[in-house]
Parts: sequence; structure tokens; C-alpha cells
Amino acid sequence: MAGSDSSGFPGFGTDTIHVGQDPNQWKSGAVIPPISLSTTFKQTGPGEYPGRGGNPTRDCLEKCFAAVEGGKFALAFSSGLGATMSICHLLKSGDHIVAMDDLYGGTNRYFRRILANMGVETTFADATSIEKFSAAMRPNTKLVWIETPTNPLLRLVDIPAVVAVARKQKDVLVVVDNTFATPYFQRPLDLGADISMSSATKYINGHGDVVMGLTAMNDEALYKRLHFTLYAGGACPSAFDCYLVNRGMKTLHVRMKEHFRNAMAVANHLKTHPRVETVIYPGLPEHPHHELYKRQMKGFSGMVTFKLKGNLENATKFLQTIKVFTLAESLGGFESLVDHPALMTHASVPPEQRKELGIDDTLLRLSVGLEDTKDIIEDLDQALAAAVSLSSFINTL
Ligand code: P1T
Repeated sequence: MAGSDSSGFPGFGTDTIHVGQDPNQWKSGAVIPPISLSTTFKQTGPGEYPGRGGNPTRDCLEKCFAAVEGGKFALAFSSGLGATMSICHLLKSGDHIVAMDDLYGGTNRYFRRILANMGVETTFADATSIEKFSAAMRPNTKLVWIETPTNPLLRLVDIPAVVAVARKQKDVLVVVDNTFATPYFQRPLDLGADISMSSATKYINGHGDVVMGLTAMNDEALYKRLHFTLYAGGACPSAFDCYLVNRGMKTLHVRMKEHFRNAMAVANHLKTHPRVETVIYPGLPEHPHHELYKRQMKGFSGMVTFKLKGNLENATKFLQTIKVFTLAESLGGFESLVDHPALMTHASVPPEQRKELGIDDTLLRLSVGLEDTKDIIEDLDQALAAAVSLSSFINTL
């Protein structure tokens, strides 16, 4: 491990700062990669391309992302969902997907309401149970899609165990959505996954001002196929956004340590709070998948999910009173955000699936930012005090 870091992968900070950024690649010797806004590049002859047909600013970002994911290749997309769509373009009608049942609502919606209409069926299974996951596999399964930790319930899936099941069949692609963990804390490719994808909109960029998806992989043939679906499908990011994400990534390791520290403090504070029903944070020893967390991850991000006591009215009051946290979708930026999954990010998940998972009216998802720990905790306390009257829970205390 490089330096005295207690979390993260060896050399992570050095890679994110230097890989793909060599000043000698530019005639000017620019230390910071320039933004190349040109949408077309001079050919040396008809049909002869000077490079591989990419954009120089995007190339810097992709090289850097591949390195921090421990992969050989990376591709950037116009959004996380754009990456998901382009990966699914590798499938054909009649193919089948097994997806984790607890997923970002937009991924669930894409599988059910777009892909299903194109002849690709998805079975949602609880991949935290290898038995349930194995039972969902079919002879025509071609894609396994998991998130770990999941959005919003922060459940953990054993990546090597899922890969082992998928490998029993031919040509099954295993994709891990690594958005919540980030490559600083978890490297799906090292654990056998074929593709590690992230919504770079979140922690990777980290500044709430870019929408982007990133994928990393080791297999060259897969990289070429995915490059084709990106190129032919058009979900390509702008050079300016690539510049911003490449810049944001330079501090990913610094930000993630701080998100981890703040989120641990919040989780520890909320777990004994009289106005709180339950707290979910994989870093807490009480988390049901904490042993797996210790095996598979080197820490966790600023995502803390909890249930406050009471009902929707209490939750609404909390969300209207909280100040340091902004009520908004998305996550992973420097600023603290709070989400009500049932009414916001996961409203498109069918109500019966939400009920089964436990995404109910009092479940709230925090994206703990980089503000001072004391201010974050005091804000949670004041909003909880305003929202939940202890006297109504006197019998439960
Ligand atoms: O927003 P976009 O870049 O398209 O990424 C989609 C996406 C993919 N995977 C995960 C795990 C995600 O959380 C998201 C986007 N999620 C939110 C906007 C949200 O608030 O949960």
C-alpha cells in the first residue's frame, strides 16, 4: 500500500493524478490536459484515421479511469444510464438478464419499460442469496447486473460468488454498478466481473456539475464490442465534460476518505438516536453484510440510509426542516443531499417491489458530503427533533 493510507488501493492517488496525463502527449507540453473541442479530426487519407477515432480529452479520462479500476480499457458515456443502455446494446432479442432486485430506480425502469419491449426480459432476484440468484438463471441468460452496495438499501452482493454462478454458463457478462462504492473502495474487475460501471455523475466527478457514465474492463474483444455500441448508438460525452470529470477525479481519493469519515460519524450517531428506527451503513458492525464488506471493500462512501420513527408526515417535516442537507436526487457531490427514495429516485419501481424491499415512507437516503462533521450532526439532530415527537413513541423507548 502506498504511503500510510488506511483505506483505498495502493497507488490510487498517484494513478488518478498521473495516468493518461503525460504532458509530452501535447506539442505544448501542457501539464493539464487541454479541452479539445473539435468534433472532427483530419484524416491522412480517405478512410485512414490518425488515432482510434476518439477525442484527446476523453482519451486522458478513459486511460485514467481504467487505471484506477485496475482495468486495461475504459469507455466514457453521456450518462450512467447511457452506459447501461450501451452495455445492453450488446444483447439481442430473446436474451435474458438477471438483475439484483435492489437497484437504482432508473436502471430498474430501463430494464422493465424499455428493454422488455425489445424482447429482452429481466428477472429481478435477491443476489444477496446465491441460491435465489442461481435459481433466476436461465439457459438464455446473457447478462448479470448487480449493484453493490445497492441503491438505496446498501445491501452487499458477494461479487466472486455471483461470478462463479455466471461462469457455469457460456457467454454471460457480469456487470457491477460500482457507483456507490467507487473504485477507491472496491474493484469489481479484481473480483472477476467483466465490466465495472459507474455513474460518474456521482463521486467520480464529485462536484455535481456533470452527467456521465464510465466503464472499465480487461477483455479487449469486449472493449471493442462496447466501443462499437457507444459509437453506433451515440451515447457519447462532450469534451468539456470529460475535462471536468478528469479534473474531479484528481481528488477522488481525498474526497472519499472524508466522505467515509463523515458517514461513519453520522451512522454511529444515528444508530442510538431515540428518533431513529434503524440505520443502514455497511461500515457498521451491525450491518448484516459487514463480514462481506470487510472481505470485499476497503471502506465505504457517504451513503447512509435510515428510517426515522413515525410516518410520511414525520419524514416530510424532517425534509422541510433540514438545512445543511438539500432535498434533491443524485448523490456523491461535496454537498450533503437527502433523498426520499419512495417518492423520488425509486418512485418508478413498482409499489409491490418497493414494499417487498422495504422502501417505505420513512426510509431516507443521505449522501453525506464534506461539510464539517459537527454541523452535519447538529443539523440532523435539529431536523429530527422538529419532525419526530418523542412523546408519541414513549412506549417504544
Ligand atoms: O444519473 P446517471 O449518470 O444517468 O446514472 C444513473 C445511475 C446508475 N447507477 C446508480 C447506482 C445510480 O445511483 C444512478 C443514478 N442515481 C441517482 C440519480 C440517484 O439519486 O439515485
